[in-house]
Amino acid sequence: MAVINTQLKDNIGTITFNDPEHRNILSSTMIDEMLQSIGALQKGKMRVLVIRAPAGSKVWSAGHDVHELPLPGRDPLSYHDPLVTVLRSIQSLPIPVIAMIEGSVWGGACDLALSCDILIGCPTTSFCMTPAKIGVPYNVSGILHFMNIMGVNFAKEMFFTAEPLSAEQANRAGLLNHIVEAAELEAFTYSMAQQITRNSPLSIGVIKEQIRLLASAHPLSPLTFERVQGLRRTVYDSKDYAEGIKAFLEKRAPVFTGE
Ligand code: YZS
Repeated sequence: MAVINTQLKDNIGTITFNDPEHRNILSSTMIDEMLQSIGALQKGKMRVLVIRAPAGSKVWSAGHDVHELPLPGRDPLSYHDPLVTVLRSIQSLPIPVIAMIEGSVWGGACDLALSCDILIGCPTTSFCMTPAKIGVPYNVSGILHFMNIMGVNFAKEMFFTAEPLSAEQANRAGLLNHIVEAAELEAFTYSMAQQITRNSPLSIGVIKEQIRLLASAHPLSPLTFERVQGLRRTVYDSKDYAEGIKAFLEKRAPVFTGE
């Protein structure tokens, strides 16, 4: 059964998560379907893409499928990881992508939401960044993404505490563009999407790419990059990383020893 639904109407594409049983986890199946849908919608000349969960969802997406995290010794968020691939695809899509968010957003799903260009939430929207809860060394482009959007201090608090950020806090931190009542969320989102479809797609596409290139223009010397990758390896090679995954799958609290 498909884990997403896809729709194209009036040049507005919509991808709706459809795996409520697993809280819309970003499994490789979900991501494959998203990438195929994005390709098909682009052929259909969409000018805006809305990514959403069904109305009334308590969980927008529970993030990376923990069952698919590699065991120690392999980078859990490498360049070709399906989640990292779909984030790049959304960030480089030459059209605006709106995350319409009802419910809680976890881990890699926060990065997915932040990869969108406009985030519209409601009072039940929350964001929880979980690498430290599982013992995952987040990747360089992901961390840079959070730093660019919410600033260093909010990003540190989110990563260090692994506690949910409420809609208000997310709005204050610059994650959410708007908070509207849940009953208004769909109308508000699609009204903005329709407004965007009336503007120049070429101008919008180039402005989006300019912002992406300028925001990611952080000179990183080869030595610094190698040092960062080496630091990350000490985490994904660690006993704590294995314990974090094991604890999650055994539905218990992890016991981290710092080894
Ligand atoms: O036990 P069954 O088979 O019924 O499945 C359960 C959960 O195991 C499953 N599930 C997941 N499976 C794999 N990966 C996940 N991330 C995941 N989340 C949930 O879905 C079924 C229903 O889950 P319940 O816990 O029973 O549902 P509920 O009580 O409504 O709680 C919903 C939440 C979302 C609060 C709860 O499922 C939860 O806390 N899930 C984990 C959220 C999380 O920590 N995600 C981050 C995963 N890590 C990443 O994205 C990155 C690698 S990182 O960590 O670096 O950011």
